[in-house]
Amino acid sequence: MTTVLTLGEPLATLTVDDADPRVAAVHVAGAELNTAVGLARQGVEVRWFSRSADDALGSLVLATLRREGVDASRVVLATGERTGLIVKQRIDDHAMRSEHYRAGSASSRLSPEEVPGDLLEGVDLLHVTGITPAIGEGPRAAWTALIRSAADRLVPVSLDVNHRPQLVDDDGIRDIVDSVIDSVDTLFCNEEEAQLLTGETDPERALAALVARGPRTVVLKLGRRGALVGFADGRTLRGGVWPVPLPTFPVGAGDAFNAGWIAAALGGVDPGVALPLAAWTAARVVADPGDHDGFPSAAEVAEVREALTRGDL
Ligand code: KDG
Repeated sequence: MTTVLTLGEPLATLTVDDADPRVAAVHVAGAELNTAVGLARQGVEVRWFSRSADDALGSLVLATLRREGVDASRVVLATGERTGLIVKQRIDDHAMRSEHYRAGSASSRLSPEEVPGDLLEGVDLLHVTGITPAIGEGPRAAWTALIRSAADRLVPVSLDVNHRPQLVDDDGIRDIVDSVIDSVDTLFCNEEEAQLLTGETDPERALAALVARGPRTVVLKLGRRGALVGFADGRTLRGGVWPVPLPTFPVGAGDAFNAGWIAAALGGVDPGVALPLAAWTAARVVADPGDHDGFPSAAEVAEVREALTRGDL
């Protein structure tokens, strides 16, 4: 069985609805945590690491990970500290507004010394995002050291740029990506991020420019228009358009797509099938208010994968 390690801040989300103030749902989120849950649902062994508060929301985070079968045993428990929160509010059928309350959170105080030395032991892939290095100097140092150490051990690294302008400006995220891109095997980004990193407004040119910087695979997510994938050997792929019923809950769509793609890639699935499979996974997740509750089970994924392979979907 393959083991994926991920490192990232856990957050709680509070979803509010002006149309009915009595409805306020609390979920657990965090970009890396969402992807961890998606992978675990597909039977991938997942190890999640973070510095996490022992408050009520932190306890909900750990209970959720336990229930989902994600190994959180290496977590650093920060006594008397706080879990970050996102408040989400619907704007229209396609979009939600998000407000983050995460400054000073337990995860933002992670120091490199707190990362267990054997964290990469038995790991087949390290998945990270550009959020962790943006929440503080300590998390950035820990994140960079882990990526370097994975690359030294020839453990492939996947990085989702996940630019959060509330945390870091354009130059900051460029610097973050530049500092590790030579250690990245698979780069995930969206259209705005690709433009920001390359200066190219045309997605195909941006894709080529990113592939030229070293990753073996670059996945450029185009939202409802699917995705473009570029490979170091010069091949490119376009596809992954999947219908979603309205209203959608789009926060977490990218994390879900990543989980679908990574699980398929680890399982040796042909990229031509992995791409629609990742898009279908994201479509499943955005149909649900939580950032990861809608992830499909391994059996559901197998059914769709087989139908896609046969050309029935
Ligand atoms: O990708 C979804 C994330 O945005 C969400 O779960 C929270 O990690 C998060 C963030 O920093 O915005």
